[in-house]
Amino acid sequence: ALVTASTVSLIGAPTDVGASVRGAGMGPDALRVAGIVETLRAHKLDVIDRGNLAGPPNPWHEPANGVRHLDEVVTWNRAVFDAVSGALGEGHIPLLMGGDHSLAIGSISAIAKHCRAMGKSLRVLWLDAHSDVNTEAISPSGNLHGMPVSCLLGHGPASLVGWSGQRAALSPEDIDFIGIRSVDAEEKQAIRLLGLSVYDMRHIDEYGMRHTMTEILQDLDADTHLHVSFDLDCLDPLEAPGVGTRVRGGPTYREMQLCMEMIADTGLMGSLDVVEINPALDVRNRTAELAVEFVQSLFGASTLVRER
Ligand code: 5AB
Ligand code: MN
Ligand code: MN
Ligand code: MN
Repeated sequence: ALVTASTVSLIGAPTDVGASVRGAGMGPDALRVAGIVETLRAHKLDVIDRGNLAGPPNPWHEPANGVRHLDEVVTWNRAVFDAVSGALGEGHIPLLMGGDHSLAIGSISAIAKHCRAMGKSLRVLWLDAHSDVNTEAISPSGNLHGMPVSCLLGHGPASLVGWSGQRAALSPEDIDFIGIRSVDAEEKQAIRLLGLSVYDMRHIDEYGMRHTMTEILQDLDADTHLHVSFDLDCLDPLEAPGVGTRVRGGPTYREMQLCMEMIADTGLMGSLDVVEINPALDVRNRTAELAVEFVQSLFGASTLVRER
């Protein structure tokens, strides 16, 4: 059989307009400094670094109608949507380097549209300390990085909904949340109402990462496009201090490696977001270096010594 090497398209989106802590805009360069290009190349992948997208600066405004910086978030996400669509159109694996997590609206909308055109089903794994299911009506902060999942389910501000060509880019059963431990009161109600699959830290504590991932990955088939949306605050902040919204009690380094390796074993990952790295809060670029290690594992660089 003819084996074609996969090509990964790196797309930098250097912005923190969706967050209330400044600094996530330096994420793309932190990942480059940590060697993301060289590391993936060493793993026999073709890598194209498309550089950074351009967009408006952070105006640092108060919320208006429940959201901060809506226009700027729309503009950044348009650029992400177009770049991710372009990469997918070329048959590449888009790797979005954020930037804050609001950028997943553009990225996953483009992926949902592509999957529908290709007749593939889409599954999203949302690795995060937070569930990001707020809306402008219930968000305690107005920050759009806490609302991307709602927008993708068809429930956010009108200008951020419907980009995939359908009102909802995702149905609730298309997304699984891993590592969750910080959910706002009304967000909890929304999760219950929508019937979302949240594998929170309590679940991981009780069943372990292995069982949790086995459960999540069991019903995938060969026609599934797996998208991983990796918010670095998912990790325990002892491992990953360079994030704007730290929540203690997250997965350890080894638990996260197992999670990534089990995802890699499916061979189905078709796209990836790496978001919320904040170099301004980091210690010697440790969080970006950690992210590069996990990205490597997602692409199949197993830490196994012997074949199993
Ligand atoms: B992140 C919070 N729920 O909505 C809110 O880092 C935090 O993309 C959101 O997961 C954290 O402001 C957003 C309190
Ligand atoms: Mn997030
Ligand atoms: Mn988060
Ligand atoms: Mn499910």
